[in-house]
Amino acid sequence: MKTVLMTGAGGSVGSFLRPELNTKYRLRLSDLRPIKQLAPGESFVQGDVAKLSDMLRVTKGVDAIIHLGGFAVEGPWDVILRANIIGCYNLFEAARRNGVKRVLFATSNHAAGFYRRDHKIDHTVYPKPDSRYGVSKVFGEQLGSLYSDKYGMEVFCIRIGNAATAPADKRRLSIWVSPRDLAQLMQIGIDHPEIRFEIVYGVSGNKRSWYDNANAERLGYRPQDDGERHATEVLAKEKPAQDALSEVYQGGTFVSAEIGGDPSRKTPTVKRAKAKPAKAAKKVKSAKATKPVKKAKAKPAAKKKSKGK
Ligand code: 15L
Repeated sequence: MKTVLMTGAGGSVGSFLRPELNTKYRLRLSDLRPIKQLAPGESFVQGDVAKLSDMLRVTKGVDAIIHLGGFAVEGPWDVILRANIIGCYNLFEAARRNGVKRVLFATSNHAAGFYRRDHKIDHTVYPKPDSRYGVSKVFGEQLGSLYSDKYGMEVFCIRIGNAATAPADKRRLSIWVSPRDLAQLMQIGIDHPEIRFEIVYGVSGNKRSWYDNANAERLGYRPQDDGERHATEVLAKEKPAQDALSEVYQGGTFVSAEIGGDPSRKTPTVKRAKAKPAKAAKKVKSAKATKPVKKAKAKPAAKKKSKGK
């Protein structure tokens, strides 16, 4: 049985995943604060992702890592820097030094939250983060890419939509992932024999999905759930949107928070300068016209006064 480390195991995603995975793997749970109630097959090791020494200790001897640790929403820069940037680096670096072959990185829909809702995106789109949090997730994905190419690590990035027992609102009808579907993706990430570097979307088979999750399906993902089952109930409870922008973009209120520009403005088109026809005759003329530069005569070096003994 494989031993799998789960960082940030005390959070909500960890709590959903544990019962789905603890019969299939030996789970080593890690978090800042102790997790008191452990199921059979689970153990706990305390660790702070921002401390490399802690990560070196907790990653020792595991077959794979599910990295959920870090700050899970938008936050001040110093918090994001410590938990998500430094924390993520420490995790990958500790895994490399301890020879852990496979890392599953819990990235987020907010790595690409600035795509519009009427634009279906797949795993190949360039990132468009909607927050400092989203930027930290792009950082983690790119770090995974580096460790995969440079050190041969097998890295599986899951851009999680919203993991919950049911979708909470209209936006989540498009990005919801049920615990069992997310667990299925995690199992693919742990056990699929041919992972080098992959990005997939952590979403159920939602009718209203904004994602083309073909890459996950290629690797065998067959979601069991669809948020649409909850649609009538969810839409009946839906409150009017706080602002227009959060309705247009996939990231919702992560997009509109702190907004100071107009994301819908046109990208300026740069006109290509016309290539000038070659003017051979002029070239000769200008060559003639160019006066040769006279070399300045080198001045004889002034004799140094010797500071004799
Ligand atoms: C996330 O990435 C967060 O971790 C989660 O708390 C939700 O805010 C989710 O995105 C979402 O977009 O609903």
